[in-house]
Amino acid sequence: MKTPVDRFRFRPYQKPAAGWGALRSVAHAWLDSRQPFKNLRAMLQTNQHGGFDCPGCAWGEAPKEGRIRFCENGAKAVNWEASGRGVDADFFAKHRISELLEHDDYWLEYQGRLTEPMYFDGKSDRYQPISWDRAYEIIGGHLKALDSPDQAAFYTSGRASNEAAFLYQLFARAYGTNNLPDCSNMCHEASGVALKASIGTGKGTVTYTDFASAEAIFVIGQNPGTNHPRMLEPLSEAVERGAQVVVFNPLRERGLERFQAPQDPVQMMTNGETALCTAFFRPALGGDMAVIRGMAKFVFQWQQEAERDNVDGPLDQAFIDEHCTGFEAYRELVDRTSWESILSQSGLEKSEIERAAHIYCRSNRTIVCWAMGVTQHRHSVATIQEITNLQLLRGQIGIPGAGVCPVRGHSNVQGDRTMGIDDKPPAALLDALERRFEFDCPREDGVNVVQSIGAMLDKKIKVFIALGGNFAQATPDSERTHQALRNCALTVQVSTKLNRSHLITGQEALILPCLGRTDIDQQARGSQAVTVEDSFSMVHASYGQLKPLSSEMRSEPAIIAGMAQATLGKQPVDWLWLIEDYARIRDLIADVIPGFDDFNLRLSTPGGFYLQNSAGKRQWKTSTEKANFAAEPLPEFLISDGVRRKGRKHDLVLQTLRSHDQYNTTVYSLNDRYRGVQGERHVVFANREDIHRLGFEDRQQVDIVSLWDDDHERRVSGFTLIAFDIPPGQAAAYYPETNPLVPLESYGIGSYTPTSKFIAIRLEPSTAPARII
Ligand SMILES: Nc1nc2c(c(=O)[nH]1)N[C@H]1C(S)=C(S)[C@@H](COP(=O)(O)OP(=O)(O)OC[C@H]3O[C@@H](n4cnc5c(=O)[nH]c(N)nc54)[C@H](O)[C@@H]3O)O[C@H]1N2
Ligand SMILES: Nc1nc2c(c(=O)[nH]1)N[C@H]1C(S)=C(S)[C@@H](COP(=O)(O)OP(=O)(O)OC[C@H]3O[C@@H](n4cnc5c(=O)[nH]c(N)nc54)[C@H](O)[C@@H]3O)O[C@H]1N2
Ligand SMILES: [Mo]
Repeated sequence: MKTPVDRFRFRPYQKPAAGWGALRSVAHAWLDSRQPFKNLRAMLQTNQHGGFDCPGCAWGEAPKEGRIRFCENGAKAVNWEASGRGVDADFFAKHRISELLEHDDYWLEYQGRLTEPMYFDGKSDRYQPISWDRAYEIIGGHLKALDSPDQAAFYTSGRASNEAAFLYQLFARAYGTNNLPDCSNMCHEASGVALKASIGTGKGTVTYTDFASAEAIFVIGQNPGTNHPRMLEPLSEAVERGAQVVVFNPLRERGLERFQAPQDPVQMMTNGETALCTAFFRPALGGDMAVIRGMAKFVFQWQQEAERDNVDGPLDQAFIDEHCTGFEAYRELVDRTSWESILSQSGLEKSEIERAAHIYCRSNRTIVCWAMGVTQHRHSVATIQEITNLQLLRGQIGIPGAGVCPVRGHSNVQGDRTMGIDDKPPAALLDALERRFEFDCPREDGVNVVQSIGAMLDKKIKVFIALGGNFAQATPDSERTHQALRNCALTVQVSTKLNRSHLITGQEALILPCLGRTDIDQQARGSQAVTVEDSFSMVHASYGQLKPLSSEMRSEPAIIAGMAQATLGKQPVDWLWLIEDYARIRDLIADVIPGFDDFNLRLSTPGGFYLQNSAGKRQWKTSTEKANFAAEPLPEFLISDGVRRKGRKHDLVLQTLRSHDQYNTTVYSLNDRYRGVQGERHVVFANREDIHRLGFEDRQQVDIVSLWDDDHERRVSGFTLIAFDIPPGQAAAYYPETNPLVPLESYGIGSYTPTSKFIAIRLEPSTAPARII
């Protein structure tokens, strides 16, 4: 089946974010789903009480009711999942695995929903149909035959519901391992690590309503117009009521500048627009820690001046005295940090940092939001701690309209961690599991994503099971990751759509087709709800609305129960009995996970219930029982030792990001509307002067080679250079096409998050044929 593709063109987009462009795009996604009438009803049920939770991002909803509670990219996610196209045994009979590997990611997923369990025996170059029972038997057989449970890894992607996630971690731990790598390891892991050390909780402290009373909102390293479009409303409302919205982003993302509200008929009819920010700063990649350090320097300078003049200064000394430790050490460190290092790393002028600091100090209620532009760096943990330090200076945690807000990615990635999907689990979780289920939990830390790839390369992990996601494409260093997967004896993918992880297999492989968020989940005691948790720690129910495309698909909890039953029998629970009614799983969650008392009862609350946040109440669950100022010096160099050791000279630093028409490795089309690209994803954006300095021409075909200190060559070929409004020295290209460039060993200190936003590269003329526009 051919995918619809526009002609390759680059033409800067002049219109505001959302608005008519978004409506056109929704209509296209809807019509292309092959079942528009069914899906229209489903779309209207998105995020409604009694409807389903949008399978897009983890942004929360306003408590107020609204007829339409989805955005352009939510509609794409719904229509993509609720596709009328199916991938069945006939499809696999027609297409050999080696042939499927020739297709791009867009084509693979476009074929539709996986509808039957399939098995690859390692010999035939084809997937064959298999019964569910036989599939479970194969998995149980492999797991039981391993020398140690640590030879298996259980990966999770963040769409899994709370119920599925809870069962899955119980299965892994009852089997005997904490090897629970998850997509969060590549995403907001640094936020969890940093916040836990600083304020004693790994989650953000703000709720949706805080946005309405914030006087300043900082948005750092985030592109909400594409990745969290429902955030544009509170941002534009904030600007309209006179609050400050301050952006730090090297790219002038349209969804951070101008907005046309699709739900505002007057604005739509008059083609009006509102501003999304009041100040826009464009730092160097990885320069945010230096920017924040510079802002802190101004805070201290102005405090000193105020004390001299006997007036109130910007510091909230009462808060610091009562709630914090480490203040003096931090103040000294800030004093010692030179402006020279701040300015050279931040990429901003001193006057720009001063302006940002000024806005920060004039606001008495400040929210700081961030996403991948902050987390996917080597010093991301230190950067997030620096953001927290800044907020502590003015007591901006635990009051209305203020706080720290890591804006999560996948719709239930936060809930999955709450449920115990954690390769380094806290002892309290293991204790609670042991108390409830009476088995000995493994106490050794498990592997995260980067470590699991290393272990598979070393043949220490032999069975790899994935609950969703696309491990082969989402992870760094694709060539080595692919080898790692091929080293396994068995790879199992529980999935909705065909992707490369089904084709890069172990000696044997299984595809287990599952229901998605939109599908009705019918079990012995009726149709089931699942639950999810958003970025604001709101937990709510999600009810599938559409009849599944095939009766051979099973729900994620049912598939986990099937695998567990075949491996462990009825230990430590009767897995299959639980599946008859998910309320039974929720009762177990209530027994084990703090904050879920009366879980089943509380599900009926419209909008869900709030999991309390200790730091939001100024209770600090840190080792010091205070909020900790972290005193981390700026990195000596932004370029990693891995590059510097060999003395290799890089041309540019590359960030890998999302286009407007993708959901992670799921590609909805080859277009990127706001950046003006149509019909092609193999493009690399660079500054015109850099392009000429390096001896290239705009629109020339290039290869991109990344630098590291080992002997692997990391190269991607045939990318079209596009002269773009991007700061000098920087380049940007899409993920996952550029994942082969990210060295496995290049990850965040303390977080193991691959440095997907900071890759030292060289450009070379390409031998690939031109794709010119
Ligand atoms: N439609 C859609 N929605 C999604 C997703 C999707 O793929 N599609 N993915 C989901 C997931 S899992 C996640 S984690 C989120 C991701 O949401 P985002 O973090 O918004 O995603 P990215 O595309 O990686 O964008 C990173 C942004 O940070 C900027 N940036 C890069 N490096 C730096 C830096 O060093 N400093 C600063 N200040 N800025 C920088 C980039 O220019 C870009 O605007 O979105 C979620 N929602
Ligand atoms: N270079 C680079 N790499 C990155 C990033 C980056 O910015 N740059 N971002 C990272 C981030 S933030 C993340 S979160 C990861 C994402 O990593 P993953 O979560 O592993 O990847 P996705 O692309 O979201 O997974 C898509 C697949 O999930 C399956 N799927 C979809 N819905 C469901 C469902 O309901 N149930 C099940 N069982 N399966 C489902 C479909 O088969 C689909 O093909 O990638 C990371 N990788
Ligand atoms: Mo993510």
